[in-house]
Amino acid sequence: MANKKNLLLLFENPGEPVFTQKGTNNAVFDVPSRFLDDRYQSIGAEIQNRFSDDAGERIPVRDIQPPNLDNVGLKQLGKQENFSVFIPKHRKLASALSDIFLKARDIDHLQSLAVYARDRVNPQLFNYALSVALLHRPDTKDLDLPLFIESFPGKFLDSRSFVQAREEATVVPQGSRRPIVIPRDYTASDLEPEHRLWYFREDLGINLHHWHWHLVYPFEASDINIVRKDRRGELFYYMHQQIIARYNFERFSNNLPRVVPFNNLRTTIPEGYFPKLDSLVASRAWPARISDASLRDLNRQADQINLQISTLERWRERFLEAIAQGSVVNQNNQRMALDENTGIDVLGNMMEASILTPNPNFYGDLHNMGHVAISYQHDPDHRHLESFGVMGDSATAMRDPIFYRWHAHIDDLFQQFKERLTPYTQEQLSYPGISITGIQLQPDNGRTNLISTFWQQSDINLAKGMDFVPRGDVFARFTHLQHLPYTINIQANNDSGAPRLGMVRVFIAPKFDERGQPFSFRDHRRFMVEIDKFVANLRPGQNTLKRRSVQSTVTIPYERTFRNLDARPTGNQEQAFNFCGCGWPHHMLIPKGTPQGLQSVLFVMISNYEQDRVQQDLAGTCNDAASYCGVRDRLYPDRRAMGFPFDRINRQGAETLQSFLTPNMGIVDVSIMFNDRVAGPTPRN
Ligand code: CUO
Repeated sequence: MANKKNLLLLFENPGEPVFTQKGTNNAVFDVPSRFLDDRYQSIGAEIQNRFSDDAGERIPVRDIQPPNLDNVGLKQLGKQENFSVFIPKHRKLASALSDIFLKARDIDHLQSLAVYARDRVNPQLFNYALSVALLHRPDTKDLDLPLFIESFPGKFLDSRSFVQAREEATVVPQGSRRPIVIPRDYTASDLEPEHRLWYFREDLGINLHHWHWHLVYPFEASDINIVRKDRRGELFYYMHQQIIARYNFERFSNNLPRVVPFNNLRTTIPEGYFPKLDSLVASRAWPARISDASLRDLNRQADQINLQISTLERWRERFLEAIAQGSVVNQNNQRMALDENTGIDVLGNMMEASILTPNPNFYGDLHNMGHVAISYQHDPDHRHLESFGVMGDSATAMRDPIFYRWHAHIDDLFQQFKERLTPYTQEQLSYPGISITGIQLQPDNGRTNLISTFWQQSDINLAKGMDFVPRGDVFARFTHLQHLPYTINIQANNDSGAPRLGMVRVFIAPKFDERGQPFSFRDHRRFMVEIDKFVANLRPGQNTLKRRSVQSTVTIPYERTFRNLDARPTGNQEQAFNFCGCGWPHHMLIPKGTPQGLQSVLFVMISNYEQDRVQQDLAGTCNDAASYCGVRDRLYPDRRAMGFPFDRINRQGAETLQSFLTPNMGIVDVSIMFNDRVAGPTPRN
């Protein structure tokens, strides 16, 4: 049986043919000659010899009857086209290809299918479909997918850096190569106020998280179980809501007001965006959007897209009407109530819109087609033969300021539902016998209740993403935000007379609004950023709970974003290192703050774990960013509504955060202070 790890080699150098050397020991797939692309059929033997002569390893590939890729239309997307999960036609192709991989009998068969398909279909489509298949097949889901940025660095880094990287790789021998330093901010000047957020929007980890999230939650698959994951519609709402809360916090750190929702699709978009990215595989620059552009109706036959702005508006009306009526109409014309437990999940599925949407013809595809309309604004009828802008790709969308305006609008629509729910009562919020008497945030080095932020540089290996250059590592060094680690200490009293279990929920938010005024609870709740959630034992009497920042259940560790796959531990240790790549990057856990210190509030709540717990075994699962990503093959590990207790408006009399508090909650003022220094790369261990 084939070694399944070899499947991962197929992600490397996506623009090179399948038979070139791959991996650290220059492995070569022994490709059956009838598998070779037409271009290489006649010179197959010669080519195979050329690449396998000094190969470190030869990987046998079983000769099978090749699948008919034309049948399912897989050749409709050219190899140098761009690929987007937001475009219905592309989604269908991705689902068809992952289906082929998912149905493969065993690893041998899968390897043959993948080797055969690799040079025949669009490389981005191939990457997506094989990733979905490997994540969901029982026999491959323990594989660690290589970092997406390593295969497609062009989606993440300034196009200029690749010219330098090519030169370095070609001229300088391995061992003496220096990292290519990516300029700190290169996409705009200070004339553009939005550019102050470059470090957030263009962060590699944030964009990787978003790409991974949409990979873990595909919109479409012929096996419905791949799509129908526990509470996925609700998670779509919540994960994106949190992005907006985080973005607004970040805007306050830069003297910018909260993001303006893009709610009038007929107005111009003042925020232009020039991504300065090249798609290395598609060999084209990503299109830009000039300032004050506006959306136009789309008619692009090549993409099978014909979309009127009025259609988006109609879908939106129907979505709002469902909320107003408290029910949706399904395909059989039956009304389904939107109740307080599952209503948000149904709405999330409708908005996203995955194949779980209850009535696709009626409720349409507002969220995805909004991405598409924005991303094709520069060439709505394809007369210039241009592809989509960054909003069209889940790996690049978060670079563009309009992403946040669009999702702020989407979030407003969801909140219309949330605001109609009966506020939580004091009884629902409290935990009899449990009270919080003190909270301190203790940084590893420095003043209590002060979080320090600064710049850090990290390296990423470009070698597997640059095609047709000499082998060996070439690193790009880029600058990102970082914070000093800290510990949160919580003093909690248990007067219940017996040991108790508590679910500790930790949020952080700005203390004042953009005018420096105190928030009302109704406004404040939407700025609450979840930074941790954990279970604690509460002995009778006084307890001190300690929690480290690096334990956060919304983030994945720094090393996972910037890991060096080849330097990973092997054998038994590997088990402990297994993970999925979905999760907010740890270096972006805390917003930048200001040089004077941004006044913020840290909120802690201990709720009754006996009520919140979901009975399941989490051993061996990758669950360290469970709050934003869920847990693979498991239920969402918290029975409460996502964002609890801030997912609803306040009860009467609790008009501020302070008056909202029940004894099992507490707040403390913290300051986030930015220091304009650059720390070096964290040594890899
Ligand atoms: Cu994640 Cu709009 O869903 O980008």
